Amino acid sequence: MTNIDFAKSALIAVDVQNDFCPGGALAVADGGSVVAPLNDLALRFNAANAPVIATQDWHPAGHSSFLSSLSSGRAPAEGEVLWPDHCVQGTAGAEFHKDLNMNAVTLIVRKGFRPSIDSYSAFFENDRKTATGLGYFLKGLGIEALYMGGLATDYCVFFSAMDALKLGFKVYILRDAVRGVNYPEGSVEKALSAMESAGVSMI
Ligand code: VGL
Ligand code: ZN
Repeated sequence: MTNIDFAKSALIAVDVQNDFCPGGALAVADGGSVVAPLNDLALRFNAANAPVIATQDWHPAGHSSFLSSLSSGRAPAEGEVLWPDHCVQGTAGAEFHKDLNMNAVTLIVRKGFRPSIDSYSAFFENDRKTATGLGYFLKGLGIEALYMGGLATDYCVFFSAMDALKLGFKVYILRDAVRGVNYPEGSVEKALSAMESAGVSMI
C-alpha cells in the first residue's frame, strides 16, 4: 500500500452496518468482507493517532427513502431511488457489523436522520446543502487526505468520495474494502469509473 501521511490523513469506514451485509434488509453481496481490511488499516491509523471515522445510516421509522413510505400517499420525486426499510434507529440492522473494530473508531457520524431527506454522502445530505459536519471536523484537524472503504460502492461510498473531492480532499478508495449494491445493474462499474475520472485514486 501507498505510504500514508498519517499526520494529514483520516480513515472513513462508510456504513458497515448489518442491514448492508448478507442477511440484512438491503444486503450488499459479500458486504462483510470489507471488515477485515478496514480493521487492519484502522489499527495503523490508531497507532499514528490519526482519525478513524465510521458513518452510520440512521433512519427514523417511516423515512422518506423507504419504499414503504409511499403507502402514506407520498409521490416519489423524478429519479428518486427508494429502498426497503433499512438502518432504522435502534434496530439490530442499524448496528455496525459485529466484527468491525469500534474500539479503533474515534468519531461516529450519523446521517439520514431527517425524516424527509436521505443522505448517501458522509458530508452532505441528498438536498446537497445540509452538512453533516464531517467536512468541518476534518478541516479543523488539518486533514488533507481521506482513505475510504465500506458500503455501498455505488451509493454512500460514491457520494462521499465525490463530495470529499469537491471539499478539496485527496481521496483514496480502498479497492478491496468496498462492495456495491449494483442496483440498477452496472452501477458499481459506473461509480468506479466516475470516481476515477473525477480524480479519486484506487488503491
Ligand atoms: C445506502 C442506500 C440507502 C448506502 C444507504 O449506505 O450505500 N444505500 N441508504
Ligand atoms: Zn439509507
